[in-house]
Parts: sequence; structure tokens; C-alpha cells
Amino acid sequence: MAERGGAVAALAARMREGTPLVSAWCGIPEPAVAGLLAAEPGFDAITLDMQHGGFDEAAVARTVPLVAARGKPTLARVPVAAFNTVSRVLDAGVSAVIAPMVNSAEEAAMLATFAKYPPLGARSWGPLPALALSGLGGDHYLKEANGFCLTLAMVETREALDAVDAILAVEGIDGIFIGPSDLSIALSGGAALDPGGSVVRAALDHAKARARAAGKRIGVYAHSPARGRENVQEGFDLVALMGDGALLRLGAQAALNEVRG
Ligand code: 3PY
Ligand code: MG
Repeated sequence: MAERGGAVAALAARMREGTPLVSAWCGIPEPAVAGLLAAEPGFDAITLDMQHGGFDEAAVARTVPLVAARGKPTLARVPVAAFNTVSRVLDAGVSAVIAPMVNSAEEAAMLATFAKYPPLGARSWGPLPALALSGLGGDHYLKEANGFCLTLAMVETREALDAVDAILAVEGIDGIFIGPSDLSIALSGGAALDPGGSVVRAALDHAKARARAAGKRIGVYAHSPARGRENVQEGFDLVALMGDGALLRLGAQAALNEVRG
């Protein structure tokens, strides 16, 4: 954990350590679910999904303290182009914003503008829950937040792949996060949902090499435990392990198989 700033400030440094972090991915907008998953020692972080999951800003604000109580950082995936949500979830104490469908350097710059304080961006002041959770005074938070509030632009279309170097070059963008499902749909022209297929795997390798060349971070969504294991072995900085609903089904099916034989 970071010396100063606790769980809120810890993610940036941990993502640079070279050991992949594994995050839960929560769509069920019930803080207790995220709190339970945060209690699992194997999860390094918890991601709350506001794009396809049920989280709104109020649910995010109620959930971050439960995760922080376990000494772990929270990330939030915001809805598409919901740039004004970015600073609100950072104010609530999330440590990284994952922005879906960022297809150009211009869109990436917009994300950075809303996430970073001047001179890098134009984030407005008011991080009261983040101050309480991090234990930082306003001056410290203002000086350090641009470093520890991360921006991860989702690369999940052909345009984004083509623009990956330009997106990574945007000052204030800390890294990219790959959405393999949308990427598989985009790269097949809508013909296939194949997040584990060879085309997506090649795109992941390419994106990882480009992120490494830019000295920036790369995360990925794993739609299955097997894929998550591979992504960990491949050395992604952050691997988000399926959704909480899917985990629940997996656990239920394993238990029922045992009960029913
Ligand atoms: C994708 O795979 O497209 C994602 O956005 C992960 O949820
Ligand atoms: Mg997606």
C-alpha cells in the first residue's frame, strides 16, 4: 500500500510493480457484493461497472468505502462518453477510471481533461469522500492526485487499435484497457463474438507491445478463469476477472454439480 493516501492512492504504484493485479468486476449494484469480493485475499482490487452493470454514481459512492475498508482500491468503468461522470467517481474515491469505446487521441484527451487537475486537465475541485478515505489534506491531494487517479482508455474497436499509439501518447492517459468482446465483434465486422479467438489474441499482443513501448499500463477483461490465468501469465498489469453475476453462476453450477452428482 502507498505510504500516503492508503488504498485510494495505492493502485498506480502497484500497477507498476510488474506483478499482474487481479480485479473483481462488479455489475450487481449492491455494495455488500463488492464488499464480499473485496474480502477475498486473491482480489487486489474491485472494479464497478457503470456501462453494462447496474452501478450509478450513488452506488459507487456507497461501495468505495467498503472496498477501502479491506485496504483495496476501487476502479470504475463509466458509461460511453460520460466524461462528466469521471470526476464524480474520482471524487468518491475510485483510483482509476476505465472509459469505454475511446477511439481517438481526441477522445482520450477529453478523458484526461475530466480526470486530471490543472495544468494537465480541468478537473473541478470537490473530492470530499476521496480526502476522507485517503487521509490526505487538500494540498497533498491536489499535488498528488494526477499521479494516483488513473485514466485507462478502453481499446475495443478497429479505430482504437489503429490509433493506439496516438491514444497512448496523450499526456494524462495512464494506460489502455482492452475489451475483448467488443473487439472481436468489431474485428469480425459484427460476424462473431469470440473474445478468446486468435484475432483478438493477436490484437492483445500488439496492444501490449505498444503500451510497453509507450511506458504505460495495460489492463484486460477476462471472460473466463482460464483466460484470466493466461492474461496473468502474459503479464498484463491488470486482469479483470469476469462479472460478479457470471462468478455467481459458476459457483452455483459447481456446487449443484457436486450436490446432484
Ligand atoms: C468487452 O469485452 O468488450 C468489454 O467491454 C469487457 O466488459
Ligand atoms: Mg466492451
